[in-house]
Amino acid sequence: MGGKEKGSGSLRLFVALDLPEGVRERIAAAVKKKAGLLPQARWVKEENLHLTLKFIGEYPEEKVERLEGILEKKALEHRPFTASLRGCGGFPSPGRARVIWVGMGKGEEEAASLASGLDSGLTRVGVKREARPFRGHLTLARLKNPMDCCSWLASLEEELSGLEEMDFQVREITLYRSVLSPQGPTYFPVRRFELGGKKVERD
Ligand code: 2AM
Repeated sequence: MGGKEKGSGSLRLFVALDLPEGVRERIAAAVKKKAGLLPQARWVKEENLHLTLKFIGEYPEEKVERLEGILEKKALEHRPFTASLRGCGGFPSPGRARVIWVGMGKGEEEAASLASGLDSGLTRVGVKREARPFRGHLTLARLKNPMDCCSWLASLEEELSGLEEMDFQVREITLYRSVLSPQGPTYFPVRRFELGGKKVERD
């Protein structure tokens, strides 16, 4: 897996759920039809669409192996599960949106439990605990200035009808490295961790 040259000191990392290509394509096709009506937005590239479970941020490269150990253990504590995506919205609110997102249908509870396990486990390797409660979402776009996106979101929601029926199995989580550039971020998978379903003893 790429993007991990030696000696860079620190890496910008996050943990995510990947989506099947069909789901990404379905969302990208809906967005393509509507994006022209929201020219202020910076859209996430189709290949970058993912569901963040835990943002780690800049992390010392020499400690990544220990961090991977925690991810491996935490992933094994969770059973694979069925998920789907549904609807859309805006953070902090649709009327003053800075982030436009697609929500989760099935599997949100499981994703939240996975995220919370990662959040507490990673404190042991120096990662800051998440201050906000987990909200399973897939970021579609970011807006520099908050905007009233209510009617735009309503029309995207129509375009996304049927998405909820596209169930998929979550069998693994991925540690990503994010490399920022003026052209936008590139995400490199560092390592994937299979979900296990075995109850692992806690220490
Ligand atoms: P989000 O888009 O799902 O909200 C990779 O940068 C991912 O990490 C992004 O998709 C973003 O999640 C999340 N992220 C980026 N910066 C963050 C920050 N400062 N705090 C929390 N999450 C962040």
